[in-house]
Amino acid sequence: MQLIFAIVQDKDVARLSDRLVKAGIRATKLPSTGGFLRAGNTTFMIGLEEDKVEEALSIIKQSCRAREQLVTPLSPLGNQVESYVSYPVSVQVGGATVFVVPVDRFEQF
Ligand code: 2BA
Repeated sequence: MQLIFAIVQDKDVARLSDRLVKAGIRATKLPSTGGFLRAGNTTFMIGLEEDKVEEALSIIKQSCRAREQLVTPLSPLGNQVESYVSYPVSVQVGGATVFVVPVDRFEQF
């Protein structure tokens, strides 16, 4: 068994959930927060057999889009330095950040 962790943007969650359900792939959604943008995103935990992994990855790939997001970098000295003006910069977020890890043991009681 394998476990997929997929971090996706909130805008892609409904589409991805629907497609996973249609494919008979079970998932758990966890609210999460990106360390860089400090904005909300969603982490899917998907436990599945080895032969379903590629199908799940393909669904994730088709369901999640890359988007530009504006972020204002923080001054290293905080907001007390008035002579330091920071401008928003654009970063590309997503489609999805995915980790696939082996599961040593799976039980349901
Ligand atoms: P965030 O950490 O909020 O990052 C959002 C986007 O900001 C990233 O998009 C990337 O384009 C940019 N970014 C992140 N760290 C950066 C840095 N140190 N310098 C410049 N730009 C930076 P994605 O790469 O698509 O990542 C989307 C979200 O996936 C991340 O949100 C984070 O929640 C998660 N993630 C990405 N890589 C990860 C990793 N290696 N481990 C755990 N979570 C990860």
